[in-house]
Amino acid sequence: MLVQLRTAFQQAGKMSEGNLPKLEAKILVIGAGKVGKSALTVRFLTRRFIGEYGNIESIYTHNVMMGGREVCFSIWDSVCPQAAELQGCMNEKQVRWADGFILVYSICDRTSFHFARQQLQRIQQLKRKSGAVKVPVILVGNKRDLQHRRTVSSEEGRLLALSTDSGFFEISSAETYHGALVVFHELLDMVRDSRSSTKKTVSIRGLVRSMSAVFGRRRTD
Ligand SMILES: Nc1nc2c(ncn2[C@@H]2O[C@H](COP(=O)(O)OP(=O)(O)OP(=O)(O)O)[C@@H](O)[C@H]2O)c(=O)[nH]1
Ligand SMILES: [Mg+2]
Repeated sequence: MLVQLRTAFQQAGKMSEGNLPKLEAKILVIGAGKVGKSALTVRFLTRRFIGEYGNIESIYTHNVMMGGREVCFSIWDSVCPQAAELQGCMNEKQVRWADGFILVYSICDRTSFHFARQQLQRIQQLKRKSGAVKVPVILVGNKRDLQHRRTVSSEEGRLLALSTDSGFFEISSAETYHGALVVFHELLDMVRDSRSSTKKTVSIRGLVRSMSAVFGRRRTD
């Protein structure tokens, strides 16, 4: 069951200084089971950590002021089926829907890290197939408060992110709101960058097309 919810308007940054147009961004939160996908999402939406979240798949619509402009986030907090079904966990429809991705693993769960690696490759394959130049992804190592149970080092996370041109943060959704805020902030910047590079590629393609039309025609004149 997929539930759609709308949150009240919030202020996460300073008020708009000019009349900047509203930004819209669709974010897919994915990762293995019990890594803290809902905890991270709910932390960003409400600033709170409530401990248990159940496994209801939800899309939240969240309007917020960020970096001086109004942003409308649609956040899809996905659920992950059991280990045997992991391969089918993220479907093409979800990937096509999203502008940006938050890929969560737990620093105390190596399997969830391997799963994140697979999913990262799959997202990039699917998005590039559909013509994307840059794919906005933030890799998140959650449960940073559980240092004594750590099985994935920070370096491994950072290296994976570097090798896939993704952002990287280690956070504790249980301990602070700040980590969740930074993750969404950074991802929004990446979404904006990827839009402008797509526009540039399209306009370069247009320029090449018009030039070849002109020169092509001259040749046949
Ligand atoms: N210690 C600690 N526990 C956390 C943290 N984030 C989430 N948890 C706990 O981890 C468990 C799973 O959290 P969820 O947010 O439900 O994880 P999920 O990835 O959404 O799980 P599914 O939707 O079932 O796949 C819960 O008991 C949370 O309280 C964290 O940063 N630190
Ligand atoms: Mg969940």
